[in-house]
Amino acid sequence: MIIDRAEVIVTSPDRNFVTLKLTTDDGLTGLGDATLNGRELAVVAYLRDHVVPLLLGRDAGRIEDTWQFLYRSAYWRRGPVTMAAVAAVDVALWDIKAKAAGMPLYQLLGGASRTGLLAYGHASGQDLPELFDSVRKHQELGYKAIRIQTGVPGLKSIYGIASNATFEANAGVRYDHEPAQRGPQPAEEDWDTRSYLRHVPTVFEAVRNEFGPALPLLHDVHHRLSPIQAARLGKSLEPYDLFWLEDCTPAENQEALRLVRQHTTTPLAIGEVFNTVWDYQQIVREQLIDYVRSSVTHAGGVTHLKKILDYASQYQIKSGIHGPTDISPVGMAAALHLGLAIHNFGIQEYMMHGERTDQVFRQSFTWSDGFLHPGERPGIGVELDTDEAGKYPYLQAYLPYNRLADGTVHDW
Ligand code: EZ4
Ligand code: CO
Repeated sequence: MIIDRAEVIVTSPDRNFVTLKLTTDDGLTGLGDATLNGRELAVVAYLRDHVVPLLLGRDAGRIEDTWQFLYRSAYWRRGPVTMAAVAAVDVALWDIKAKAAGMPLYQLLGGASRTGLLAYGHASGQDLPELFDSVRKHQELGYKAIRIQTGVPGLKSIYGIASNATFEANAGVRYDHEPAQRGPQPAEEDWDTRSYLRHVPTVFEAVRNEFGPALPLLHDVHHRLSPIQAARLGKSLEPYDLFWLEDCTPAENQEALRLVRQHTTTPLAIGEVFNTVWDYQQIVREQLIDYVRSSVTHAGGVTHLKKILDYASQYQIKSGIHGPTDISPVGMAAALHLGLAIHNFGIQEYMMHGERTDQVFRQSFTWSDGFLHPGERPGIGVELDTDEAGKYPYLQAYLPYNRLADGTVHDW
């Protein structure tokens, strides 16, 4: 099992995806997701120019060794570009190893610890009627847990609100809240913390009144609050029993969560922008969070995310693996195998990809009554249709950014 070919494939069916495809001398192929939303081509260059030449001729079976070699030999460690590239190699090698074994990947990770993975979807609306409608649509799709994001009075456009156009384009069945917009400049959104802090508890009160106490509800703050503001929000949401409050403070400062934790029993999730176990060292050890949000794609692959989650498991911290549409079906499939196998699975974020994406990436994972399962196909269970992929060339896209009323750039 020698790595014979390594191709970096960029395709943009509903949005940009970067995929690494490895082929061994005995004809096995493996796929890895290397999509870094809005900075895709940096990972393409990292892989093509610096990693692919190192892979050719290596033993495809040596996954841990290859991981350590790529991580340590670069000298410049960590960071989203490096770790997405390492992740793509890692997942492609796991895919190959599991295919060689004739087993779905979760079997190599210890076998199933559960029958399916509870998933949550993204309900959103500018106002309450739109939001309620979206929650109902998600329930019709089978979702048993739902993230709630709404507009804030006085703000034009903020993170997390799906446009009606995308709903209609997807006939209300598939939805695709895709914040990265194609164009030469990022879109500008606005932000006002005081309005937001006043508004959010009223939204959750209304949702609880409408949908009852049992439905697990989540909310994403997207790094926009200071520690004391986050503490206040967590406290004010306690009556509505959130499953989690996500990314309440900017992710760089692990210590910020100490203050939040001292003031609220609302469970905390963080880490979609983290990329190594070092980003979790303090918050796990001090038990400042309840869920780990890193994805397989951005945190060094199955090998490294499993290490993060094993570390977290010692502190009763569970997985909440990032699963927006900018994680490709390859990254999603890898997450499902890992989630099925580990003991400390919490919940899986699941935004359904568009139909064109599903044509490019042929998947074996299943969605049934609110639960995901990676399927039984050997490997990770995803194959890339290169003809389909070739129909959709890369298109430049940027995530939006925020400005306050006085023009100051704020966390988005
Ligand atoms: O904004 O993946 O919890 N999910 C999220 C996502 C992120 C996007 C950024 O590329 O916060 O929607
Ligand atoms: Co998030």
